[in-house]
Amino acid sequence: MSAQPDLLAVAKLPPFLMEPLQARFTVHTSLDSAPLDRIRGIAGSGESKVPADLIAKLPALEIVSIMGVGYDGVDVAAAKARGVMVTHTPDVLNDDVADLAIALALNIARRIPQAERYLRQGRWASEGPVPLATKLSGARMGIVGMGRIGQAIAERARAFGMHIAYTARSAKPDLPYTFHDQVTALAAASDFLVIITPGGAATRKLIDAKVLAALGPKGYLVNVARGSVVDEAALIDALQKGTIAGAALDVFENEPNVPEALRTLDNAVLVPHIGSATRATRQAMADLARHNLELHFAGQQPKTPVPECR
Ligand code: 8YV
Repeated sequence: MSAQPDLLAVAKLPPFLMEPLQARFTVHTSLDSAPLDRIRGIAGSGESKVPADLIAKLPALEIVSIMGVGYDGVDVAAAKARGVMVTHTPDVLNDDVADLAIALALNIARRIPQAERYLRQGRWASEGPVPLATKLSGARMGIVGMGRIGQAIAERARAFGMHIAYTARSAKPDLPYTFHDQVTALAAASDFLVIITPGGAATRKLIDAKVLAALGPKGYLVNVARGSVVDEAALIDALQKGTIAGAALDVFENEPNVPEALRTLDNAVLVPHIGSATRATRQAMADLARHNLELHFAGQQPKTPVPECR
C-alpha cells in the first residue's frame, strides 16, 4: 500500500482541486493504469459517471467525492450496497446558479444576445431599431424544483416583482409561493418556466411536448438543471414551430455536443454549462470536495454526504 491513499479522478479536475489533492493523496487519472485494488476514493465533477460496474472494479473503494451539487451520474444505490460513502458540494453554488437563471431569463426575454449581434453586424445603422422584446418584471415565474437553488431563484425573482409558483415533490407551506402538484399545470400558469430539479431517472424528459404546449406561444423555458430533464427533440420542435416563445439553456442532453438545430435557432439563448463557473464558487466547491475526502480519511464523517448517505 502507498503511504497516501490512492484516488481515481474520473473528471479533469481543476488545478485548485488537483494540486491540493496530489499533496495528500496519490491521484490516478486513468482507469487503465490505476492500481484498481488500491483505489480508496474517487474524485469527480457533477457531470461524472460512476456506474455500478466501475464501483465493482474497485474492491477497496470507500468514498466518491463529487465537486458539484448534482450527482446523477453516480449509482448511489450500488455505492450504498457496498458501504461506499458519496459526497457532493451543495449550497456553495446556490448564488451563482440562481444569478445565472435570472440572467438567462432576462437574456431571452429582452433578446440581449440577439440585440448585441445586431449591433455588431452593423444592422442598427442600416436597418434601424431592433424589434421590441418581452417584459420580465411583474411576469409569472414557475420554478420546477423548490430546493435550495430554487428558493434562491425565487428570492431574486421577487425583487423583479414576479409572481412565483412552483412544483416540487411536496408543497412547502412555509414559502409564500403557489404550489402546483403537476408540472403541466405549473407551465400553463407561467410566463417563464425555470428548471432546477435534480437530474436522473426520476426526472428524465419531465419537460416533454405536453408541458411545452402548456407553456404556450408566449412562454419561455429556462434550464439550469440537467439536460436530461428536458426532451431536447420536443424542445427543438416547439422552438421551430413557435409552440413556445423561446428557451435559455445552460445544460444539454449530450454535453458538450449541442445539436445544430438548436444552435441555429434565433429564439434560443445557449451557454456552455456555466451555472457555477465563477472563480469564487468553483474554489469553494473544490475546497468542500477536498475537505470531504480529508475528513473521511481522517476517520470522520464528511461534511456534505448526499442525502441517501446521511
Ligand atoms: C458543474 C454542476 O458543472 O454542481 C453541479 O451539479 O453541474 C456544476 O456546478 C460541475 O459539476 C463542476 O465540477
